[in-house]
Amino acid sequence: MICIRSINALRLHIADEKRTSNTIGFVPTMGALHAGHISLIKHAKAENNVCIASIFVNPLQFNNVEDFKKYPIQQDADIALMEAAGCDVLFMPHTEEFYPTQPKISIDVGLLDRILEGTHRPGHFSGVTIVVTKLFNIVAPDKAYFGQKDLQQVAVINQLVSELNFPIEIVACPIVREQNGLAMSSRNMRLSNSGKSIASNLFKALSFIEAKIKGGEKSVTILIASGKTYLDQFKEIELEYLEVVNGNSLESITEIKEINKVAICIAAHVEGVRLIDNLVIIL
Ligand code: PAJ
Repeated sequence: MICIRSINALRLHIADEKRTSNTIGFVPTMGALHAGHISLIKHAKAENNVCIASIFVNPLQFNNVEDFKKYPIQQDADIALMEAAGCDVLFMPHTEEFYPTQPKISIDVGLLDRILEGTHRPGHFSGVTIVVTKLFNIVAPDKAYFGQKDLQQVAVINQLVSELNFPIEIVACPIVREQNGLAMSSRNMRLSNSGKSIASNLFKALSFIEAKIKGGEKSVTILIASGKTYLDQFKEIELEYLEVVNGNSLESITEIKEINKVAICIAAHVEGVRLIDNLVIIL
């Protein structure tokens, strides 16, 4: 695996790969890698000649300065994990080169900015679309891999690629979970063992609602109320939102009817750590 920090050096390397008609699969990350990230590398590796990954903790997408400061950094371990997963090129840009000045351009993703994560993390998706646009322009991959753990991020990136005509295929990969159901996340490193165990109830609440939907419950109000009652048992869980939405558009719904895909989305704090999870159900 080659580690590259400069944008120009990466561009020269990619030009060489393209000269030999190699296809490029790209996995953007913010590091503090876990099995969820590694699954994306494996998908990219299996479907392309070359797998390029990036590690860059993008300051623009943190709406909370404390969250940015506390974001786990483990560069040496990450390099070893990337190499072991079969990544060919690891791009780790320096912030000063990547953002020589604060970008003046901002991207408004429309409705997706005003629902779920958009409402709760103002400016987050604008920061994500800027960094991903820059990375796509630098790497120019054939395919780029994102996790469904960040369901709304996948929707935002699909909209970005479609509306701005990036010639890149977006591949959404399934959520990788701990044995107890907790969705893997770099932020889990900040949880104690008991915090991790408590946090697994987020997925249990989603599964509880899923069972009710499959059992025929149609009212979203009743579904949400039952999920909240389940979570109320755990005083350590501070719920931010729990919503049942249209699985295609992520727009809110009042009843489960005449749609083929439903998404149950949750955000909550455990031990001061913000966690998100979701479950998509095909009806
Ligand atoms: P990060 O949180 O590091 O995640 C990088 C990629 O890994 C994202 O596509 C995310 O959805 C995926 N991922 C995280 N946890 C996962 C899990 N448990 N199972 C499957 N995939 C998982 O998402 C970002 O970084 C940033 O917003 C980024 C796209 C890199 C832009 O800065």
